[in-house]
Amino acid sequence: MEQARPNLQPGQDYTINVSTVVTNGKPSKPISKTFRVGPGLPEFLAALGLKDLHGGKLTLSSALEINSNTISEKPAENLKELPHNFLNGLMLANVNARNIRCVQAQNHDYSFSDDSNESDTINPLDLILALFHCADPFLQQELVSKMSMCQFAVPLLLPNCDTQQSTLMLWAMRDLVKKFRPQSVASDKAFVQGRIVEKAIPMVSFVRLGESSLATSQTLNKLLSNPHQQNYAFVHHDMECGDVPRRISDGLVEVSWYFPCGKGNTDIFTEPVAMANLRGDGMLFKTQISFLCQTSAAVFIFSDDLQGDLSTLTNDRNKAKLFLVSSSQSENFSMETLKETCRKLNIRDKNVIVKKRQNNAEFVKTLRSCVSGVIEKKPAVMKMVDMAEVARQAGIEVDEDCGECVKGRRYAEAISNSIDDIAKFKVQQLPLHGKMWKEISQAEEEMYRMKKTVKGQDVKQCRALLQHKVSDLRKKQHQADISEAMTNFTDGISQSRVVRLYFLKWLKIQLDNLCHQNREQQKTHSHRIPQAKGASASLADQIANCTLGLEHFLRELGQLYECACSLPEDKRAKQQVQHLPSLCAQMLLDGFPVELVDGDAANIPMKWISEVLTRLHQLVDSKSRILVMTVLGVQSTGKSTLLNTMFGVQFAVSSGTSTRGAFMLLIRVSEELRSELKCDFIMIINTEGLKSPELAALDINYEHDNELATLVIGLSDITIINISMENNTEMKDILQIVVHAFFRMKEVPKKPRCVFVHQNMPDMAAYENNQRERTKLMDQLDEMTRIAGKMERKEGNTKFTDVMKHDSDKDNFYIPALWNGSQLMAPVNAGYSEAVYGLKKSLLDSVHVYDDIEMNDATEFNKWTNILWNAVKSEKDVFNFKNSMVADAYNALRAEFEKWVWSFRFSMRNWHCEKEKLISEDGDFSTSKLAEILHEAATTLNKEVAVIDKNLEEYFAKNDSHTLLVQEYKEDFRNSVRRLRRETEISIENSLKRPIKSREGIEIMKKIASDIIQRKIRELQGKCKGTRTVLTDKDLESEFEKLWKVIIYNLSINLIPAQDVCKGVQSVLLSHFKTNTGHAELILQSNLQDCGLEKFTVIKQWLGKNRRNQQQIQDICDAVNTECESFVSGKVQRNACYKDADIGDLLQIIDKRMKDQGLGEEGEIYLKLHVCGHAVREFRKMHSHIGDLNDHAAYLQSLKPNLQALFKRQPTEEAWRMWRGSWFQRVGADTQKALVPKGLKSGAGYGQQVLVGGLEGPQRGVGGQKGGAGGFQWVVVNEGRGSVSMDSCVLWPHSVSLSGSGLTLLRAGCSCSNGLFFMHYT
Ligand SMILES: Nc1nc2c(ncn2[C@@H]2O[C@H](COP(=O)(O)OP(=O)(O)OP(=O)(O)O)[C@@H](O)[C@H]2O)c(=O)[nH]1
Ligand SMILES: [Mg+2]
Repeated sequence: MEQARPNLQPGQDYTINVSTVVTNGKPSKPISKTFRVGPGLPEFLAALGLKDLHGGKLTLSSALEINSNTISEKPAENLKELPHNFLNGLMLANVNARNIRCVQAQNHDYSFSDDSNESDTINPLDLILALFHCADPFLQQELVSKMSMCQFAVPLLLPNCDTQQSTLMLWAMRDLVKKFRPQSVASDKAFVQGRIVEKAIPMVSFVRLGESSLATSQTLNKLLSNPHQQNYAFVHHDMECGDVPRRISDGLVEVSWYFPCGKGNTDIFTEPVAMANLRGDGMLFKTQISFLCQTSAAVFIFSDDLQGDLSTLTNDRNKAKLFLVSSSQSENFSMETLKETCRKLNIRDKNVIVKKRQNNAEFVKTLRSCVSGVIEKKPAVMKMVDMAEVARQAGIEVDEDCGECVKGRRYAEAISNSIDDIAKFKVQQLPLHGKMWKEISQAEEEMYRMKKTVKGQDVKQCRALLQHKVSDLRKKQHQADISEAMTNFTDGISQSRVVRLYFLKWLKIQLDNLCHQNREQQKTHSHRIPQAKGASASLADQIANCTLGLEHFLRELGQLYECACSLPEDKRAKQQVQHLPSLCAQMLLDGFPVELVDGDAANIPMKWISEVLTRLHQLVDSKSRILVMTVLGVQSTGKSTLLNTMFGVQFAVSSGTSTRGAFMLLIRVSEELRSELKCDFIMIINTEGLKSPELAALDINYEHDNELATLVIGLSDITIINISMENNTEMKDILQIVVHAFFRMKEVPKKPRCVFVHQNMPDMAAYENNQRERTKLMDQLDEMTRIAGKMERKEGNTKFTDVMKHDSDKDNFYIPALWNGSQLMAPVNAGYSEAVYGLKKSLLDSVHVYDDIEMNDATEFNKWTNILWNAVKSEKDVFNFKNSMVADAYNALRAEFEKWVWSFRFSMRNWHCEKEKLISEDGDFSTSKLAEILHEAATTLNKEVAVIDKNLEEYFAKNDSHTLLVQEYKEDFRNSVRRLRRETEISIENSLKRPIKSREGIEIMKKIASDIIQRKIRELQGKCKGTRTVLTDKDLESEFEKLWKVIIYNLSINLIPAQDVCKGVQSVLLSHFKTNTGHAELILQSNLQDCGLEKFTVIKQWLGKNRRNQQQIQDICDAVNTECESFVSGKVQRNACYKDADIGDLLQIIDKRMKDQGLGEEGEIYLKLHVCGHAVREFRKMHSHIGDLNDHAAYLQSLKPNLQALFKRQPTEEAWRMWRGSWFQRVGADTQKALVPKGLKSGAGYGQQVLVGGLEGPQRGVGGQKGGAGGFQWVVVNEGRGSVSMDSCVLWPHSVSLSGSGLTLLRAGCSCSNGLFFMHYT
């Protein structure tokens, strides 16, 4: 009969006459039966409107496309609308998706008339099968995973009713990952997790042979149900449309799994088990029966009549234990036949289950105990992957055997097979994005924020150094050749679309498996070795090191591109990477998630992302308008699950690792909807969970979350804020910071719409309660907005909705828990799917409502990503706070603290000035006197520090709401005080020591000249003379370097760091602006020395709505400027050292005079920069008049090349004489340039006291000649400010005449030896 089938024509009527030869040899009266052959597969698909899609033409991306069906709630009116409805429902993991009945067919007809119109009904199984026949392999995988989430059985063997060819759906099930806790590991409390097809799970099959009055599918469902959890894995007769005759799905083998959760009292089976169910009469599907007998641990045969050919069941290759299940209540049942069959099939009595009169419950119990018996005996188990071979031999196709799948797998294996140790692989094969990219990111961040810049360091110089570091790292990056793994990866993604998709999926699967194994090993390892406290962070690091996914390959691709960008156009390495961005853009178009923010480096590879987006724009012929939707929420609150459910996408759900960074994914909008939705794509951005425990331990805790949130909200048209009952506060905090950050940014692209999704809502009915909560939430957000607005001087913003679009009534969604029950076997809660659908519909509908949602195309998105990320990176203050209230409280405390600090500085300055005066009047100031003063300094400092400490304690003792918020910063402020004390002490000490040190330093200079250099040269001379050897250049060079080291060492021990006025002023300004808002960047950018060179002009844009006009404000500013200038010149005239408190005075003058004058914040900053720029120049002048040892040291350093050149020649007597002349000239000219203070010319006549060292020694007649051509003397110049003290002297090697007027020759005692000159003082 089976063979006859192919010849029957679909839709044709056939009549069969059957008669038998009775005992008299005549045929009996024939029985005639006419039947109509059902439609074939093509006809069936045509009826469903799927004709053109047969053979895998329904792609995953077309199934996910947003079209008019996506948001239509219209029930299907005819068969053609059913597939879409079912698909939409299934993609939302709706357990009711299988309830398919067209509206016409829904008029339940319980009247006496005929049955309802059958042509509009269809068995759900047929619909599922039809879709599987049309779906491409990637959609098939998705269908299977959604069906499995709903706890539906999935196709194992997919039949084709026309060709009778079955296919093993191995690929379709490849991606199924499940977890369970078998009894064997229950005591561990650990779950076993794995890919189902690779797990050794015994399969138990259920088949019907001939007639059976027992409904197999329903029995199976009951078998898998317990009182807590009903199971509807298999479509059965009593379900909606389950009674409609099946047309194409006979011969289908479905499979469903049971997973225990390790609880003895509720688990139906103690170990996992797969349940296979053959649809239709097994007598007609021998191939399937044979396959099941070879692959299952047991086959339960449901049959009452047991007629026909049973040879398939006795095949030698069969492994399965056979069970016979009959119903004695059936009229076909015969005990004899049963016994006979058992004998033939060698089935023991205990494997025969005859349902007698007992009820179903008893019967199911018996069946269950039989299945348990099979599992507990630990039968030989065949993994699903191994079933492929059996299938091939049985003539069943295997979906993974298709050429493209095999090819994709090969490419993937070329990579995964080379991985032994993941951490090592990452270092060796993906070196660019790991440590190096992290270091680049850190350096880039530091360039923006300058957090590590120590007070007083030159910001510009630090930036240059960091820039240099980045270039070095980039150089290092492109020194590395493209690794083998990356070559294989680019090969893989360069294949045709289908091969590329297979390749990526295979690679993902293989990498997941490797990571899983690795994690398991680590778990065992960490179980064995007790972890030290605090080791969890390093464990987290280890886990990160051992995590490897596609995103790492894409990051590496990004880095390959980024580092090549800095190469010249014609470099091969640069040309090699030019095609990479379009490959990645293509992946985006295929619906593949691409990383926007690198989760590990917390940075965006901007050049790479820009290029990918540009190429994307080109690939879609500039039709790349995107609506950006983002989800944001605390870690593991189901964000990825929500997006996956809402859009049918496949973001990784945290069953092992969490989402890191932010991923973007594109969903196409169908042509018909493009003008309505005003976009061509919807971009979904999935983000890393906020408040992750790993980050909580680190300083950057708030910063990281706040940055990410600000970026993605700023980029989005719609942001879904995932709030669950437990973490409502955290989300509120983050939102405030985002609002706050927006206030501080110059440009924010759009006013994003914020939607709150309240997940895990236990009581959906408590509407009033929810409304109360909602109002409270909004009130709090409004309050925070007000605070932030005030802090940022944007008082016009008083409501959250001034910054973000939000309609409290329409933009709150309540979503119940995901799972219907708590067991592992729980299907998705229908309420969840429906609520998510409601959300999706509302979001898409809102695009019409919110007319002002601005759609951007990929290039605009790219531009804004750049701008926003730069703005985020430049913002360094607000992100450090938990929320705006804390930021506000912190600022208040800081402002107070600054006052205390200034009062401290002023007191210390007064003390310091007093001491300076004392020292300058003391002609005999000694080291012992200095020690006394320093001791007094320490006591004074302690006293002043105690005042700040006391203030701090009193502030915190108030214990009001403000101080409570900043308790965690108390220690920071304490440390600040200590730091301040230390810095002030050092600065005072240096300043007071300077005269003494300078004097000592000059002694050392003398020693260097008279002793060290002279000795060395004599020694060399002697050596040459005595031995008549000629030293080589190399010898001389090395001798010189040794000598130089000695010189520098001798000098350095006496150096006191020079006081850099500019840096000092800059750091005072930075700390001053910290208490104000945002614009510290202005200071970092402006070169203070260049500020205030021109007249200060008030600009209109600085002024708010003012009482005064521009000219009035200009006049006030001019007056302030004059006052400040005269303050500075007063200081300069007093000729003291620069002190930070001087700038404090200036700033105070400005603050006092400009208060409420309406200059505006930015204007005030520019005014302060102007005043301070002038001050810097003046204070510097003052300093340059006070030359010190550092100048001498610098001078000596400048002599190095000359000395070295000298050494390179053989220092013979004769040679010395010859070279000395030129050496004098050169050194003379250089040093003159280097040391003569501005305004002084060589020669004389400036009313200065000059100490001149005359020349003596073996070179008589050279140095000694007054004004001789090669003459050279050390001249000490004092600018005529009273008595000559050593610290106020400049050494002035002078090569010209000493006889100028006004120069006073005080003492001559210089000796000159071998061309080097030094000076003697007494
Ligand atoms: N009980 C319950 N579990 C849920 C719910 N939503 C998601 N889950 C589960 O919670 C786990 C985490 O879900 P994800 O969707 O990965 O959460 P996420 O917020 O994206 O996580 P991160 O990316 O790590 O921040 C998964 O195992 C989900 O199945 C829910 O409503 N109730
Ligand atoms: Mg996630």
